[in-house]
Amino acid sequence: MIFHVLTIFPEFFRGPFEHGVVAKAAGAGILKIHVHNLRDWTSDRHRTVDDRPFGGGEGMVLKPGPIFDAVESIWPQRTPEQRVILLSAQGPVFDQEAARRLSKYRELLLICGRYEGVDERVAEHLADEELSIGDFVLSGGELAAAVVIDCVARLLPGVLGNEASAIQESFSAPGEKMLDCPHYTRPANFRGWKVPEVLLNGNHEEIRKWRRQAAREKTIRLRPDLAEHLPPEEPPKKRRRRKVEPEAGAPVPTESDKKEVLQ
Ligand code: 9D3
Repeated sequence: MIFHVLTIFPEFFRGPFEHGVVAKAAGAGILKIHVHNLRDWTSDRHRTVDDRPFGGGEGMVLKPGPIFDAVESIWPQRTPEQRVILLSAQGPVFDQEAARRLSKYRELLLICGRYEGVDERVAEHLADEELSIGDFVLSGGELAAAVVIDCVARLLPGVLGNEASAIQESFSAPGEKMLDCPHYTRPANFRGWKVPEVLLNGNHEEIRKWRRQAAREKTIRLRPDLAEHLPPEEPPKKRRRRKVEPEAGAPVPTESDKKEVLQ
């Protein structure tokens, strides 16, 4: 896949893509990243990319001219396999599902907004879609573009050494949003905090069940907003019916008794 980034801060992108998964994938020829300086499509002495907002108000707005010229010179003949994305605080929020969808294109061109905003004709008549990375205010689209590229790049075939890990983790199953289960490594006892016994006993069926349940509980505790999208709980193992009913007055296990076993 080819990523194009259009920005007034091309130097910003030297750092993020020189490390980790994206750098490896670029080295392996799985992806290419071209960073374009928006000022290359200006023709005045000051290389002006912005202007004052019509109607008045604070701040400056990115002019449409250089942005249209840049996109039309990078892709003189756009095809349906090429997607222009405007990164702006106004777009729908980028998520793992959007990343999976974008990973199917041959080329993406990410336009980074700055200042108070981008002339609306870019969103209306040039970009195929507008995306935000969350409900918080950034000073520009550059960090957002880096986030989108990192997220899409690691979904490309051949990028991860272990393809299974991309399928397993949080947010990966379509429509099934559950956090990852807790992970532990040595030592088994760190400052008195012990690793759950079930992970040490080598019973892989028990471990699988524990992880699924622990992931469910962690999701409900830390991300209650995702709780309604959880996959169905594993049915508990069928127990043989007891011959003798418990004595009257015997304690009934509470929710926290059940939890204790899992911690
Ligand atoms: C001060 C102006 N803002 C009103 C609250 C509007 C505004 C304009 C430009 C807010 C942010 C920006 C710059 N941000 C982006 O270009 C941006 C962004 C973001 O701010 N949050 C989340 N995702 C993104 S993607 C691009």
